Amino acid sequence: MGIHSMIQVKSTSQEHNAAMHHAMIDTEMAGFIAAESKRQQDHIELIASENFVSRDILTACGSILTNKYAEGYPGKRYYGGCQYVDQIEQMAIDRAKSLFGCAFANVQPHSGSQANQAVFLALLEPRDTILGMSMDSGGHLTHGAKVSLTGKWFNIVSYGVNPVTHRVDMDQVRDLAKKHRPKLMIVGASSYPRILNFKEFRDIADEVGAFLLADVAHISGLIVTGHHPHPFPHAHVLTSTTHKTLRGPRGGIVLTNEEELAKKINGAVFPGLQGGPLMHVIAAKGICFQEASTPAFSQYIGSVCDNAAALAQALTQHGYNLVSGGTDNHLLVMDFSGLDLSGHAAQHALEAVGITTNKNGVPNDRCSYVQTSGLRLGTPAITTRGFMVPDMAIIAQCIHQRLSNLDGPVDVLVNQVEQLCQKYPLN
Ligand code: DSN
Repeated sequence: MGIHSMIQVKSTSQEHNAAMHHAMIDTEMAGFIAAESKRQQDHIELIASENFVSRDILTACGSILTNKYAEGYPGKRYYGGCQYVDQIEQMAIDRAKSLFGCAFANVQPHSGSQANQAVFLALLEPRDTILGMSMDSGGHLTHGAKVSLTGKWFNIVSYGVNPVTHRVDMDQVRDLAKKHRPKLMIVGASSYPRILNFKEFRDIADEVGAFLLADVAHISGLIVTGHHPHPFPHAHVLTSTTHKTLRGPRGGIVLTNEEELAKKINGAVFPGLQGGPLMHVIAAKGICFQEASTPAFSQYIGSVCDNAAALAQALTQHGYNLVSGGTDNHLLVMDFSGLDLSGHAAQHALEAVGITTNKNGVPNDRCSYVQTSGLRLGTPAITTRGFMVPDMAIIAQCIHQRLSNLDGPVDVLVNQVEQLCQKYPLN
């Protein structure tokens, strides 16, 4: 059986498992889903925020729960027929509290952005001051980017990283906090490869009377398995997505230990920002929290970090600069500053050989957000497939071959990437 026919068989089986329990009548849409399924099977997925969910989670996401409206909270709904979804949501809440070791969980936010917006609505008034990390240092859109609601409706002050070490500049954070007296400080990032010091942030927040929000969307899987320090008891509020290192369905959560804040957060999520919660996704979140509490998951996150460290080391050996010189977590950012290469060009060149990444700003980036001088890589998805440390040298070699010859032929590399993927089929 040749390479292509083998891939065909595996893709067909994945399509069946993932989406084709029922042969779809809408064959046009089914065709797109099948094509995406094959892309996921045949490509090396290095987008740091993506992952592959379990079949239980996929089943819950595609279940009849999508039919049910349940505005409100367990036991206090605005619709009838909620006896089963009440139990589902309560179980998801209880599992989230147990996993993160906290007193309160809201599992309804549709995304990480909406989880953050709920915190803003609960704790702030329009034009209040937020101190968050700038995007080129690794912060998220919702931490104050001008184009986001946060940037438009609040007074934003941004901190960055030390220009040499690329670590959060805590002196700058303290100086800015004292000068601007924010009502809310945000610690958390989308492309920061190092450990965050929640206690130091809380000390500064206490000095200026600010709330501290830990947005741990990227590192929540590391936190619940002890591979990164825990935001509690330092953060007043924690937000996260459930689909990155936590390996659940797409969605958000808000957690706290403070009763007064809990009430405000519940009111902010519903009816403040959202109507009907997505009960199929909430069931899948509950499954995710259970899976993430197992020893197997802890071992998986250990391998995610080992793979990231190995990939960072291999790329460094090929001569590439990395933001902060390496990684302590699941992601790394290649820094092309000073080279005749943009993140945009690198992303597209790698995509042509089946390696999926995303362009990313680097600290004090001179390029626009469209071009960027960096490329973010992460290992959560490939580790779920089973990729191991020795494979990281092969991936780094493929990346180097492609980036050092952008106009070169792609066939040999495409073949190599496909063969590597076949070694670790998605199921
Ligand atoms: N889009 C997410 C990421 O890729 O990190 C952040 O929202």
